Amino acid sequence: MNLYRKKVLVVGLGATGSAAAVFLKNRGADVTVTDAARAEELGSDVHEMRQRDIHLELGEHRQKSFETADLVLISPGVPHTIAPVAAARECGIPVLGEVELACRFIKEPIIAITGTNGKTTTTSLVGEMLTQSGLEVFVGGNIGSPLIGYIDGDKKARLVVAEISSFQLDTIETFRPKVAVLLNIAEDHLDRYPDFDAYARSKVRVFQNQTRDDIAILNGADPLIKKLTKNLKSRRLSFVNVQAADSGEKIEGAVITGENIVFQPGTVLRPNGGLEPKTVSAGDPVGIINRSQILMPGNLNIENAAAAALAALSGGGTFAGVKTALDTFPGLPHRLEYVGTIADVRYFNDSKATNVAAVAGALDCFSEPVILILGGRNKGGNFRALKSPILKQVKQIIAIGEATNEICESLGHLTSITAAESMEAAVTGGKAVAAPGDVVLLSPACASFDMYDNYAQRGEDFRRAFENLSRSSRNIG
Ligand code: UMA
Repeated sequence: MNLYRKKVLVVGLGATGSAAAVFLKNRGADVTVTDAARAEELGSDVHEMRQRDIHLELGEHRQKSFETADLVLISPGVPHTIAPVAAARECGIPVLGEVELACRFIKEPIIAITGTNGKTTTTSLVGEMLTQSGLEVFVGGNIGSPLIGYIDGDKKARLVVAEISSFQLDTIETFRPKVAVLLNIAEDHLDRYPDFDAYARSKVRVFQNQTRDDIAILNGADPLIKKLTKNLKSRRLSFVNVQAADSGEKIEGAVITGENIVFQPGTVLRPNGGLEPKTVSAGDPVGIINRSQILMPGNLNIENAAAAALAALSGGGTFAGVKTALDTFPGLPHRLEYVGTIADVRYFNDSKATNVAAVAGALDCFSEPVILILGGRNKGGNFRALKSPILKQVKQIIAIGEATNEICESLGHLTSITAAESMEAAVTGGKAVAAPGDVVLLSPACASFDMYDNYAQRGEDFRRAFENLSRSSRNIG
């Protein structure tokens, strides 16, 4: 793809837009970055662009700039349906996302991971498994480091491991991962898609350019995923949680039982650098991972572990590398992260649970009564879907943020609910109602943007509130 002297309009000046602009400038393109926000709202990227002599149009999107570009490159946070983008398309101007641009330049095989929940954990874990197998990897994408930054970066890797969001998949054309993983699909981002079907269809785009030389790894217990992937061209490996599976059908891949992850006899993997295919045979001891060997908490993480193992082994990782990673990887911050204990009550930060399905998954990890801190900015999720885990486990809900009224209306008849004005008040309120043995869990089912810049800041605030409470409890004690 020749970018020299091409007039490229980059839309959105966040992590993606600034990395893409630098990449394009390095290739001699005539780059303009436009952002709907004003310079004062955008932070240090503005300064960097100016230093690199990259033209900026801030505070608005000028339709003329879209209509006169040779290429429009949009950031994932910019809906690809906004009027000026639609106008560019009408003028026949190509509109691409950064992942599409990056994949046209990345020579190394890509392992792509998508899904509603668990994709960041699984991506990190695949990276760790391959590293433990002695392979150099670049880990990036939606996890926080744009893929485009890899191409001109210092690190040269054997493989690229990429977390890919539905927003990024909306703007691909030729993106073809060697290994693509689809973990699960649940309601999310309904403030951006017209309906759940549209969101689900976006997720399966991760497989659309694969051929029979490529591998698709997917959740074989999910009827929707099975339906949407009927006509895959790539080789299918499934992971099936037998508790959730609908039939005893024979699969190639891994089965998760109450005790183990068992690679199924007949499954062909490519461990050890991918040179020699290995067909798993019945009772093969390397083909079994005991749940007790997995350090990360929670049932959802067992599925993540199974998917990650299949992906790493398909990408050339070794069984030893896979097992070492599982044995040592503690999970990620803000994902069911243990924060501490006060008066025999355990506190967990699951701030990354920004949709209803993630909260259901988190509740499923506990057998103790839970005091649940829920709320923030609803992304179109239906809180009523939490009915059965709430009835089973939740002693009290503490509602926060913009969604407070909606939460009270949807769930008020199921359990007791109070509202809190701040995280500090929510955590203090949790302590007041908790009995020894209970759990206080921040798992909000909402975005954080009503109160914070991002979910990480919200998780940090929860930790800070816990620490204040812990300090004052010690002083009183
Ligand atoms: N903007 C416009 N016009 C618009 C809308 C937005 O100019 O119509 C501007 C905003 O003013 C802002 C910029 O676009 O300045 C932000 O772009 P962005 O949201 O794409 O932000 P980036 O910093 O580039 O981050 C993106 C991903 N963000 C989103 O998808 C929302 C990051 O994922 C990702 O880590 C990063 O690229 C690198 O690949 C975050 C995320 O929340 C973690 N992802 C969602 C999720 O995981 O659920 C999909």
